Amino acid sequence: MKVSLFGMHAVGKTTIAKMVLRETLPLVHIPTIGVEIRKVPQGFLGQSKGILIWDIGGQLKFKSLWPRYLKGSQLVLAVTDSSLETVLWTRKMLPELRKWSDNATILGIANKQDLPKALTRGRVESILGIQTLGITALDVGSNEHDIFRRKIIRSLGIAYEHLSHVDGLISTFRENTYHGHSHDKSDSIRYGRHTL
Ligand SMILES: Nc1nc2c(ncn2[C@@H]2O[C@H](COP(=O)(O)OP(=O)(O)O)[C@@H](O)[C@H]2O)c(=O)[nH]1
Ligand SMILES: [Mg+2]
Repeated sequence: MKVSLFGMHAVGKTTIAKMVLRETLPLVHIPTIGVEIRKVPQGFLGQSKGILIWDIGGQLKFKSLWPRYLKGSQLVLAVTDSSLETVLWTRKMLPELRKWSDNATILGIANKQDLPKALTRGRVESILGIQTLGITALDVGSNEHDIFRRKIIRSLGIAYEHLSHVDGLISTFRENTYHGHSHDKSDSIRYGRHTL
């Protein structure tokens, strides 16, 4: 399965990709050149096949390459930070993103929920008009980090298994999302016959 991370530069796409794979997280922003493709090995998320994560460089100089990078994605995570300006930019990009992503499922990620002026997950979701997961991909010194990682991994794993059932995927995202800053630490998420 091909999962693409799309969004403006410096919103946290590379951090999310590294978080998922338990790599060392970047404390400074090193712009991604072009695209970086990471393989999530078979079995890593409990899935039977590998997942390729395409971490797409967000700088405008790569814009002409975005359609090529997105092509063939099954799932596109539209990553934004939770500032109004970036969320509005992301909303503006959605029609083109849909066109470039063929029939991929597109879900929002409202990253940097830790920042003082962050819009809530629900607010970002209502502006974007797509199901949105609120996360803090990098929160130095916090053990919440592992919870976010597991939530993303579950979502990817479920997406992989249930891609043809978009409704199921969306309801899982809804169950997985954080409401504002009140962190739901429940670790058991029901999905159909699965308890994850
Ligand atoms: N405060 C905060 N900073 C973050 C978070 N996620 C990533 N960052 C920082 O944002 C910067 C850009 O991250 P990066 O993943 O390189 O962004 P990309 O250009 O979208 O790939 C880095 O300095 C990260 O340390 C987060 O959840 N909260
Ligand atoms: Mg990057």
